[in-house]
Amino acid sequence: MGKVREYAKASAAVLVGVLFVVLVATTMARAGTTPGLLNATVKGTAQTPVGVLPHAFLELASYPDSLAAGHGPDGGSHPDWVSYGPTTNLTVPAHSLVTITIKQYDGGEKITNPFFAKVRGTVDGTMTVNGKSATDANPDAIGHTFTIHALPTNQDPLFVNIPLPAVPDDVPPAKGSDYPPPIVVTFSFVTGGPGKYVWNCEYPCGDGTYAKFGGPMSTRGYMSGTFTVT
Ligand SMILES: [Cu+2]
Repeated sequence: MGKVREYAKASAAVLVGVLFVVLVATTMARAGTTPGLLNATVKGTAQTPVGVLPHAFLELASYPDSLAAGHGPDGGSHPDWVSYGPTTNLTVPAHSLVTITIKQYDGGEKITNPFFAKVRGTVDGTMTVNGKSATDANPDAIGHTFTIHALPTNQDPLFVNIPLPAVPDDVPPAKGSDYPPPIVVTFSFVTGGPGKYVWNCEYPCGDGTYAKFGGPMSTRGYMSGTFTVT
């Protein structure tokens, strides 16, 4: 009799342990994977409207799924979610010229708010798209946006908006790749003093909930992240 009770007790303990693991796993899945930090690389200096500053570089990509975006080889907990990569937590130096290159592999459609189809906050109000200068992207064919926002604090303001043109649907995958050749977007802006900012995509590319602002749009690590100026 005693043995049966011992066994029941042990089983209950195991069950509680299993439930705990399941609970933690699902909570973590909901919070999203938070991959590591990507630090900008400083290479020399550059002439800017506010004088000669250190020149820092960052490289990102936007993908139609999570397989190549730094969520693990199997794409992590949501392999089918659109995602930026290799991480969405970025660090750049203060009082510097920052040049970011984004390889855009995803399709897209009409953006809900055409305000975000215009380039904003870059050195001369432009970006380059496959090497050509542009001040906006076609609001009917936006893949994603890269939009840095300042939190309402007393740190230096920082607002940058880059509309990423959509890769047309009829472009076949590149040779040896699951993705079409990317649209390469480059832009530069000047940072002020140290501060903690956030960035996100303003093109509703998420799942059906919250007018397509659900799923990857509302989970940190896919279409949003931190932008730290140090
Ligand atoms: Cu997006």
